[in-house]
Amino acid sequence: MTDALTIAGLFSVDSAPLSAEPYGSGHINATYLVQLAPPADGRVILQRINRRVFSHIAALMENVANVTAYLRRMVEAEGGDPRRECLRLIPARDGAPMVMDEEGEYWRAYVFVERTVTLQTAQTPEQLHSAGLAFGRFQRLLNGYPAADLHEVIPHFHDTASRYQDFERAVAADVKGRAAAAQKEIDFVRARHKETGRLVSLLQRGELPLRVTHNDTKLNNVLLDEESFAPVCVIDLDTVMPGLSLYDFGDGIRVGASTAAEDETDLSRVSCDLALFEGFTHGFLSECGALLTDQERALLPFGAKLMTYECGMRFLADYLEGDTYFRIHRPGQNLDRCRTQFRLVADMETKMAEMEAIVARCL
Ligand code: ADP
Ligand code: GN1
Ligand code: MG
Repeated sequence: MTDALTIAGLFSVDSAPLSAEPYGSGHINATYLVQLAPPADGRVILQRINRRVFSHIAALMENVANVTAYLRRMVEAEGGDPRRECLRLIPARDGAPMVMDEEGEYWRAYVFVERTVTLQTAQTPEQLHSAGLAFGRFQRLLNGYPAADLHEVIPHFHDTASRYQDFERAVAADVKGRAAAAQKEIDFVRARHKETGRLVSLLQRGELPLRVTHNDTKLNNVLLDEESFAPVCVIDLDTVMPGLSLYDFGDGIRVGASTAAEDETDLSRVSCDLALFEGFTHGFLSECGALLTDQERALLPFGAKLMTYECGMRFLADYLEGDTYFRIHRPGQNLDRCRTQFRLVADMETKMAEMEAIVARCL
């Protein structure tokens, strides 16, 4: 495989790349941090895009280029700093938005936003408040973007009913003979089958508005200021597509309000922390609450539960299919990930009334 350092040299960077090291903890793409030689001394994020997951990479890159350009104009109009508050693609030396290597893999590069951190789990409600602000602002800034102009890079991405069909197919095929070991988790999914169509049918009936959404609002997809933890920049724009505000809110809570890592094996450490929930909700709604309809507002806690359920179901289906989608670092990791999600779902089910009260308070 062509090495990352060689690829980095094909982008229009200010000086020679000195090193390229694996970076971050995403499950899909391969990310590298590239150090440039003096005098530029800058750093660059280089990514090999997963072409199994993204079959139309040119369309994906068109979305990213258009959305980042639009965000840049919006940030400027609000008096923000466009060099830090939105992602900036670095074109290839030939002017193309990406580079294809000899194996047919696609690579792209972004300006590295300095003096920021990403968190895998939140330590304080203030940190989650920042994440909520960032994703709420993202929603607000893109409110005027024509959703129909975006490519649907992964059709039915958050269509939970369609994800349920995929899951049942994985159980029926049981290609790795793992279903017996996951019977409890399979039963957990099936017991909630009736809820899978709730949001999609409201959307189909026109009772929920289609918006431009991020669709992968996990905590490590927002850069926070390394000292103050103030929100700086929303990243990982591969799944920006038309969607529901409830997807972005829900996925933000799924990771952000959890007291443990996504693959924690000690389930007694996993719960949905209501102070963290309130932090995110307050931040998110203070940025985009005024845009939301009454129906969207009322469904926020359900959105959190549904996105957590859906993600757990996807981890479980991938475990049954032999871990072909989400990258794993140890055997059984996708089963562990699914178990934390279901523990969170069960916990959220006992806390729905409290979550609704928090949403009402934040509005
Ligand atoms: P993945 O698809 O693998 O999740 P991301 O785009 O989220 O890839 O990037 C992985 C990690 O790299 C992020 O969690 C963040 O820590 C870091 N990162 C990505 N883009 C930038 C950037 N422009 N500036 C600084 N750090 C970044
Ligand atoms: C994947 O790429 P990453 O790690 O940010 C996945 C999300 C899941 C998430 C679970 C394109 O996100 O949908 O919610 O893992 N991205 C894609 O951690 O499927
Ligand atoms: Mg990411």
